[in-house]
Amino acid sequence: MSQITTFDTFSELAGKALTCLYETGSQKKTLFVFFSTVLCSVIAEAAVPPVRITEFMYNGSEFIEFTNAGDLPVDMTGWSFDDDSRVPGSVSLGAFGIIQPGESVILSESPAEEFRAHWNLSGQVKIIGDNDNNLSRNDEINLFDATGALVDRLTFGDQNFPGTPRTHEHSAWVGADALGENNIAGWTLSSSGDAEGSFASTDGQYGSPGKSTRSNALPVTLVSFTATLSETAVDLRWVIADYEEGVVFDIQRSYDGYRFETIHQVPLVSDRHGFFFRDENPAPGRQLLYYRLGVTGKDGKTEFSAIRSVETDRPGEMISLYPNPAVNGALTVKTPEKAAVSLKVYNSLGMEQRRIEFRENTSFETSDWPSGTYLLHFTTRSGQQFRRTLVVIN
Ligand SMILES: [Ca+2]
Ligand SMILES: [Ca+2]
Ligand SMILES: [Ca+2]
Repeated sequence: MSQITTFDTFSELAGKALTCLYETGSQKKTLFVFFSTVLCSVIAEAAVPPVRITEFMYNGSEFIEFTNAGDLPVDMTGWSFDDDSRVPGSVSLGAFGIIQPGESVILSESPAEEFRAHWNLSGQVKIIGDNDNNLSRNDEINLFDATGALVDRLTFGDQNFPGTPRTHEHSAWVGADALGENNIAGWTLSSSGDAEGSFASTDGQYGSPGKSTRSNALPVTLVSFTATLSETAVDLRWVIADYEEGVVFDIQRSYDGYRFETIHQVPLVSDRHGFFFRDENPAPGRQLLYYRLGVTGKDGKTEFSAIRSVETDRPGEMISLYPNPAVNGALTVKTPEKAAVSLKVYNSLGMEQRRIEFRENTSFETSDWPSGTYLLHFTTRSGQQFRRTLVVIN
């Protein structure tokens, strides 16, 4: 039988879920299916960092470009590349270190500094050189994470897939629909001034190593973004460095870290680098709030910042039970508001035992319940949810 863990408060549960956002362990996912499918879907989405193969050239200035197409930094320690032999660990990519959202990095056949000079790349672009696991005309690119799990794959070859790019002295780049899809038909041969901004190397080869339009890059450089609780309000502060004119910030709030709504818009002001917004009334009774910035550039495209969470501390507004453990008698429930409350009671196996509807404070008998641990799941009329563990001894 699988073991079911219970939590004393919903905030404890939510706190653990947040921690879990950055973990890939499957054990916890199973646990959260029981409590919250919404949180679980967030966890599942965040489990595999979306580092993607975004460009390659098999012959000439041979290289592979990987881009962090997600919203969170990715630590490449333990990651690796292999060609069509598909063996994790063949070529270490750990030297890339942490790849920021939107950053593109290069694995090249030539020594790193030779490649950098050849393409006139700045010192900012991370390059791992001397790759001797080389690509042939019909070959495969496999990207593995630190656990050896396949993160992205591209099988290519103009002979095996007629009509697709042959990347001889011109690289190919991935279109939006083919990103992470292993579909070479969705790739385009680089040419001067194409939609990818491809350019010529010092000896007239074409590509765009070190940058990708598949990145989720914000149209500003977000230096910092914080959300802090200030009594009942939440203060959001962000600092930008480089930016383009015409940028608009959407301040977005969520109660589950998944579905966001825009609560305010702030236009960029030229020469200003620090911004502030106070969310005066974030949501009475909510224990956990999430914020992010939507940043819309002049091309109308919106990209999102990393998510910040704020835990509110309002014990007076939470549901309390007493006595707990409930021994041979009545249980009293104190509720935060005069609102209809529906209560579902689950036993320690997660099976629903009973439903109780009530308004504001109430008490009910537990003397006829089998002794054991129960999970009480309250939902108020306004949609707030609270979970409590109750021990009954009869
Ligand atoms: Ca080659
Ligand atoms: Ca090969
Ligand atoms: Ca590129």
